[in-house]
Amino acid sequence: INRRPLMAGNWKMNLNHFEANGLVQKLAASLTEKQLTDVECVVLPPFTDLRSVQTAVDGDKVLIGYGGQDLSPYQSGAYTGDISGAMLAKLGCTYVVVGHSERRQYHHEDDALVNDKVTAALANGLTPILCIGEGLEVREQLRHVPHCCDQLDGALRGLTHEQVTKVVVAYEPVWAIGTGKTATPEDAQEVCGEVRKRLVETFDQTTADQVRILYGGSVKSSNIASIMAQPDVDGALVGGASLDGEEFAKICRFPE
Ligand code: G2H
Repeated sequence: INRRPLMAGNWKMNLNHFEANGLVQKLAASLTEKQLTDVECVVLPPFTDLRSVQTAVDGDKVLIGYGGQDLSPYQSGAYTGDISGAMLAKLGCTYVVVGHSERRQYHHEDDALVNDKVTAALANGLTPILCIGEGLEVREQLRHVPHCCDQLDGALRGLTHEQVTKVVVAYEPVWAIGTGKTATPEDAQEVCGEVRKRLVETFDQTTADQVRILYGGSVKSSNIASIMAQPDVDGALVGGASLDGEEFAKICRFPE
């Protein structure tokens, strides 16, 4: 099974459009065409930086992908403050994050809304990076696998096999974000492996084999190799470490 590794840099609410341009230029300069072919490198800036990233990437070899951190479940209309999948696609985005734990926590996004957003992303030709993950309480009760599988089921409801192959799943244990507790590569593999099993059960083996599953939560250049050595981990969703061009480039060069 040949799944191309994906490194996606989630900038969260950081960097203005000047800084965004600088970071993309730096990334492009630090990675060769071969490295960018072997490993897919994607940046996920705030909406206000997307046009600037598009321009920076266009001037380059167009090998760095980009996308939004969220999208509206609606196509257009009276939804003040929202951004549609069509708007992202028009700006050249190919990816969009859906259901990040920070959206679930601060914006009360539930599985039904996440499902609508995944559907909207696919309808606009965007690859959704669907985030799932458990909090500390669930982990301590050892309910993390069913919890993540429930989130997965909810988010993929109503999708065809063909649509599911286009989804990227990102497992991010919420307890490993900003708590000082770190997930081990084995913790990452446990859930990523169970997610793939669930995809086999709900869809089929061929479908499950095509889905890329990422790990997210304090990924750095110093721990990426051990995470990528896990059989069901196909890449990483990187937050803090993606704000430094050289560090993120190092993560993308992990096979070396
Ligand atoms: C988890 C992750 C990326 P960080 O939210 O989405 O962030 O790498 O900073 O833990």
